[in-house]
Amino acid sequence: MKKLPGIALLIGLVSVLTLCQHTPMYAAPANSQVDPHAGETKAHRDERMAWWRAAKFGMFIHWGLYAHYAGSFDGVPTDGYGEWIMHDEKAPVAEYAAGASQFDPEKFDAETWVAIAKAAGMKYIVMTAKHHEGFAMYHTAVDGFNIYDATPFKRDPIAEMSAACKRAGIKFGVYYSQNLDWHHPGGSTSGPAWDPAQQGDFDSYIKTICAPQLTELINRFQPAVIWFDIPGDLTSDEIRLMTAAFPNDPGLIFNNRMGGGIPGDTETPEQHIPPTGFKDRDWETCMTINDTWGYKSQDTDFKSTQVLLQNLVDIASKGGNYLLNVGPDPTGIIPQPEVDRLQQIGAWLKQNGTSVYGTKASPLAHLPANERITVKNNTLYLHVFDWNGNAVLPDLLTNVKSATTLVGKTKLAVSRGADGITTIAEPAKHDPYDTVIVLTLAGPIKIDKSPDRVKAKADGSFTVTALDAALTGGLQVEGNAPNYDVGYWTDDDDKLQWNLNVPAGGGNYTAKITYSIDNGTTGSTFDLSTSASSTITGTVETTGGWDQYHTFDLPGTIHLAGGVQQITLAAANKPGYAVMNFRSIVLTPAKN
Ligand code: FHN
Repeated sequence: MKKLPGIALLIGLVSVLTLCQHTPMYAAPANSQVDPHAGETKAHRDERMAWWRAAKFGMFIHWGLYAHYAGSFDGVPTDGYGEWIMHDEKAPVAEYAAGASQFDPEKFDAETWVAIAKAAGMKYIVMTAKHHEGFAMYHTAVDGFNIYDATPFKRDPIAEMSAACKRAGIKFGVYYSQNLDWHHPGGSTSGPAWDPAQQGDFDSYIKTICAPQLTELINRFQPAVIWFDIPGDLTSDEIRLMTAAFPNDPGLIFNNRMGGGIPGDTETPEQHIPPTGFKDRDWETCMTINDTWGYKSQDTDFKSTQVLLQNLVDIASKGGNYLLNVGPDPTGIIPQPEVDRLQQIGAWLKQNGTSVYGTKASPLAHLPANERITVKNNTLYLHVFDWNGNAVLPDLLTNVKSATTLVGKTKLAVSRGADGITTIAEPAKHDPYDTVIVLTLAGPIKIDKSPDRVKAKADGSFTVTALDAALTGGLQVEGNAPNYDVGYWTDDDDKLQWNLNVPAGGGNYTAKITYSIDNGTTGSTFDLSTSASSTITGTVETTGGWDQYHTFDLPGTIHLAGGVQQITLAAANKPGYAVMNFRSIVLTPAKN
């Protein structure tokens, strides 16, 4: 078997790779000779992906023999994921497998699980057919280590879920751990093997377990999705064997985690939402509701409905899908706190779903942190998570013909300021999670992407603000109309940039900066510089707290040449944990 780093390192790797947002996470050289989708036309891929792109929201189900252990092995509670308990507690293969004889989830009911997903507004389900423990949750003919043959339960949950999904009109997919397998000889063990029973040849594991089971799953269930996990090296022959049955399931979608240089159809950021979508790639954030994928009785750290619902909207606004996980318990019941949250999300989607399903990513780049945009044809859906004044649309050049609340159809006033920013009046009634405003445009969507975004005022001065800035890394616009600021400046490599349209001939400018800072983190120095390296340096002074904004004169002047000039505000050093909450800079022509 092959040794892979432990889950912590793997997750770290997954997270770091994914954070390079435009770089597909597993950007191994494509192995086009054996890529099942090699040579596929864009039109064919668009047709195959259409339902998935419109779906936006799916249920992930991690359910296996690990649920029987419920987070403890031999009386020892595990610290890691519930489904990693065999690995993390170094459970001997035979001892761990013996637990199957007590695994009898008699309360399992596929119709109930599917009904929960449907009521939540989820359009597809991906369920573990075999996780890293090697235990199959369907009646596999490949070996006896499965829920039908090895337990008193004697049923086939994958088959029952596949049939129930078909009846309910929900797409059904399976998760399959093709690389890690801690039970079958030769499967990867993610670090050193801990039981001689795991000794074996990986290629033999692929040929005798993995490939035959993938063929079974395809031929028996024609899954809409195969969700591979923890990719590793695969030979072309191994890939050919694993994908041999794929032509029998022509609409099949699979993710970027097969391994062997196969890109798959979807990027898979895990447990986080990337700052933007992935260029020319479909993507899906998968996430737990608490902190574990597989059931752990001791994990009651459930995210709030507000966080989960706003995650869904944030992801949709970036063009992705949200695959939200439930971890059923050893009796076959989905934990009630997870059901409660899904029901609340479903109730919101029942009224507001048109602003999520079938939408595309927002074309607007400079929205405050409390706002998101989703787009469908020529309608913009403005999502406002919390209100304190009007909402704003900084980049939109097209006039907004009308603005009405999606729920209640209340008409809202629309105006466009001298700065070109469109403002939508705050409605009287707010949704506790996300108020959706339907914006009908006067014409095709036009965005202000012109490099000279910030123009001089009549007196020749420039005011650059949080909303105008191009931000790097984790910087985020926050605050409320009309006062927005750039917060989360905890990485001194992050910076803010603006493009100014400077009158011919240019000139020298004095600068005033407005910011707030917590008393415990003052003292950072920063540089305001032009692409022609004219620089003003300042030091962050006390303002009395994050909610206290002060304006400071910066020393000296900065020279701006005529034409489009880029200016950058960057930290020179950061003794504390944050640089500042930036609000604005005013550049005024210096008196000669
Ligand atoms: O190791 C697995 C983990 O158990 C879980 O299945 C997640 C879900 O995406 N994937 C791997 C960790 O990245």
